[in-house]
Amino acid sequence: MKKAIITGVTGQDGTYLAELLLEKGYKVYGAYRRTASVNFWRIQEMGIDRHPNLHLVEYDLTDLSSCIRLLQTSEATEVYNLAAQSFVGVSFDQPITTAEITGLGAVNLLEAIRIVNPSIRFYQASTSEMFGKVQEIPQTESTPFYPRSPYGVAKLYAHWMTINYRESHGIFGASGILFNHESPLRGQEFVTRKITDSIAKIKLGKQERLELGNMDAKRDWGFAKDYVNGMWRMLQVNEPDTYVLATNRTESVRDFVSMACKAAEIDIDWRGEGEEETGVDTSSGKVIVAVNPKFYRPAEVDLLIGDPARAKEKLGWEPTTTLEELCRMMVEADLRRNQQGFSF
Ligand code: NDP
Ligand code: GDR
Repeated sequence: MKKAIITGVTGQDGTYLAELLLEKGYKVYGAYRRTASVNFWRIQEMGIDRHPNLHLVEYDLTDLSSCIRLLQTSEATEVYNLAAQSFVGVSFDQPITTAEITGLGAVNLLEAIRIVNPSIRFYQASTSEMFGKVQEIPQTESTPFYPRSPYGVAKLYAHWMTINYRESHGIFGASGILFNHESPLRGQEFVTRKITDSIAKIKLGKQERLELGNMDAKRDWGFAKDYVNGMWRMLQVNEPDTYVLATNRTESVRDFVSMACKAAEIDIDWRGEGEEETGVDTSSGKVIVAVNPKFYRPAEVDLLIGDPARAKEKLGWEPTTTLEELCRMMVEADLRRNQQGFSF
């Protein structure tokens, strides 16, 4: 039986990847950090929390000894490093924590692999945020990097360390440069889920308005379940490499709001920045979408669109879900959850 470790198993991708590996017959060691209250809602919602082959193990990515013990006790042959401080906005206020978890955390695992078993295959969750300021359209594995946030810089360090361990120590280190991928399991602080959850609440009369930052930002959004399949494929080939996973389509945040409102069958009342609220008729049944500068970032990534040609050619990977299908899936999940009275 194959054994794999997933760091960040409590997150969006960790949950979908655990589900995939369990379906493939793996024994999965789902690694999570200790918190005052456990955060298992995603693995519970997916119904895998009691799976006999899922072992939830406590550790911390910032602690090398904890990473070494994780590898020793599990005897895993594949490690998927998905744990990170993954929110770009927060990274501007917590650059050091972000560097420690998102950057150095990956090196703790690479060192643990070098010490415990150098034949372990390692997947690093790299990101399109490393491209940052537009240098080339579409972005590929050879596009120059120009990260625009402490998160992007930390991820770039981890990406290059993965390549360095590949070249210096012969570690099978694969790096997936994944463009934004979303799902009903997305955290509520990320813009797509913030939009679908807010629209569900507004539709049900539980919230009055949706406030966003830069609605002109454009992203290449795919479905998370497709992307974890690509991660797995990267560790099944003969040689470790770097791959872009993307849909090759880009849309603005504003477009996503329109799409979500269409899925929820509700009209939009757009407001500009600082527009007066007095006298506004909130009984119109429309979603009020307003700009709040507190959601602007000190430096923005304006446009991302990836070309996944290498992944298609070498891994046989392709996205299967359109943005409209993804958006509808998220809206429906949030309507259902809010009707049932809970939404994480
Ligand atoms: P999430 O934010 O949903 O999950 C992040 C996970 O990391 C959570 O399980 C979190 O645990 C865990 N974590 C954070 N800090 C630590 C720590 N110190 N020790 C151990 N675990 C920790 O992210 P996603 O699932 O969306 O993304 C997975 C990975 O892929 C991340 O590395 C992200 O940066 C990267 N990525 C994501 C993309 C996307 O669009 N989703 C695109 C490209 C890359 P807890 O639940 O306790 O907070
Ligand atoms: P991103 O995702 O920064 O691309 O990182 P996020 O959804 O946070 O932002 C996308 C774009 O939307 C704009 N935006 C807002 N964002 C948030 N969160 N909240 C708002 O109110 C809002 N209004 C406008 C942002 O400015 C941005 O341009 C995600 C994370 O999953 C990373 O971990 C991952 O590496 C990248 O995707 C690829």
